[in-house]
Amino acid sequence: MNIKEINTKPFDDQRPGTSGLRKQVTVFQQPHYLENFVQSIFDCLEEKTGRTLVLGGDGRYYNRTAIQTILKMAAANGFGKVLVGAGGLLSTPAVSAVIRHHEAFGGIILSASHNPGGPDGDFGIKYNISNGGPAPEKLTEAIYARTCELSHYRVLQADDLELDQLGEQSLGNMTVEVIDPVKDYAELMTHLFDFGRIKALFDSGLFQMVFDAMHAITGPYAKEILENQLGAAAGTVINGEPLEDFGGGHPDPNLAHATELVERLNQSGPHAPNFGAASDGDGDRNMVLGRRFFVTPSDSLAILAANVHRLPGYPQGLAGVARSMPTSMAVDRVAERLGVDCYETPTGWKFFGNLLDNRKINLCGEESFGTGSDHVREKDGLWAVLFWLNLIAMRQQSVEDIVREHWCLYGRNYYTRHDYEAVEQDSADSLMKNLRAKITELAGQSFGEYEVQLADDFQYTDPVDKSVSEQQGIRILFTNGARIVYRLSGTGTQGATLRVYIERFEPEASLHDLDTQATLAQLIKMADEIAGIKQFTGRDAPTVIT
Ligand code: G16
Repeated sequence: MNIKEINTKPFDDQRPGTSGLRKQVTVFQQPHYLENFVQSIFDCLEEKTGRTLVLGGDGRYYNRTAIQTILKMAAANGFGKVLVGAGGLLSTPAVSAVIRHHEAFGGIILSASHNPGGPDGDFGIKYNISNGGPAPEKLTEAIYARTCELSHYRVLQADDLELDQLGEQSLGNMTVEVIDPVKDYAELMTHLFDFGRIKALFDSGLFQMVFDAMHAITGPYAKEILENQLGAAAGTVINGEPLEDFGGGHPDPNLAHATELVERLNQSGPHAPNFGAASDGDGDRNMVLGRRFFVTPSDSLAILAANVHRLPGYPQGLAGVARSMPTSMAVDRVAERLGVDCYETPTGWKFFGNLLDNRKINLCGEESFGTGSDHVREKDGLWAVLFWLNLIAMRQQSVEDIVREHWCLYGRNYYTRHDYEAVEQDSADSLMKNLRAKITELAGQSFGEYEVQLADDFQYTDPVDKSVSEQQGIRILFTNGARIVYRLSGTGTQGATLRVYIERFEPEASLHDLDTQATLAQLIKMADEIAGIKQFTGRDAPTVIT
């Protein structure tokens, strides 16, 4: 084997964020940049010799180049085998499923999730551990520490491999097996949902769906499962071919970016679709729409929790549930009624891993369009869509009716998120510092009808390994159940993004049809005044409202 040790110098910007290392493609294209981070991952993994790694990405620009480099580095670092998705493709939930199914040592996922792609877009890399989930903070911090001292990396001198044909080939002493990216994942779905019932729904001819894959990774998965296996009409999946630049779009499944889908669901007439869904760059996020009806991710989580016992894959029902702190408290009400625990974790899927592994929960979700269960250790976009399909097939109700019935029973949590993107980092840091200094004096203060019950900087102690995560966002809770939460995003690549999350609870069914921004207007104004958003950021309005 011709292994070369290449001398390098540390980069000072390789600390993983909420979900791995995300940077502009041009940053990753600097000589040694990708290699330094990959070597740092490998250096932090004990007992990797001879073990199996899973590798794949969302197909964005630079995916193929990075895959070839990582394969040669894996061979030089002693791995026994790499399972790589054909064409270098694997969705994030599929990587998790493949790691678990093959009992692999871990996996590397190449994606910048919902961020735009292409030569001027973003790229990213993250490591998942043997449970199939994102590396915990302890490991990501160790990887970061290693990037700060790295002096060389190891790479096998070899030709690039052919990655479009299924089958095994050798790379030095390592085996590379090119696998079908869809097969293991699709098989897993058949055990969780009632495919017969969903098929009958499509066969009835009375139900039409549109799935917008946004030219990202989920296209092949959605076509196989929805159209080939479940009998949805050809053309149900739109923008189904993964493209390196996502067709110039922004693969973020929300009302602002999934515009083609939203237009289709806003149609009227007998042929208008009944159900719409979209997923993001790497397939872990989802958005669910009924006819002219948007389901917030927080409501979606609450509704899935209230109905999970109806599905074949979850005969035990809801064992416990978790949501990230900024996610609305709608699911808490479901857990309370069912008498199960509801955990509040920091933002980031990695915080659900221990809870899932130790069976404290079997369902979890986040406001950032992510829901998932114990079937894998990542959030899973297509899984959530199949869940909704199964629910519609069983209850024979529209999406809107299911949501409204839920609100009637549990009340409605009006919820919005205001993002201020690409704010100067120093200004964003000053805003948060100023807020932190203020929080102790906020408790007991009143703002009109809102009295502050609790104000703190969220801190989480993992109930399993007792690790403590501090400074996870400032939350202000009011005595009437309303909340304002502030935090800085950990996934952006330009400046800082301030996220402000606002919610209020409305028990009265006759008041469940209000305009969200209007009914939250007073809280939105208070959020600005308390934090001095205009003053610190110089912005009059958020960049994105979801
Ligand atoms: C990632 C994480 C999620 C998190 C989201 C938003 O999602 O996996 O857990 O909620 O980022 O994080 P932030 O608010 O820090 O930007 P994805 O889909 O981008 O991998």
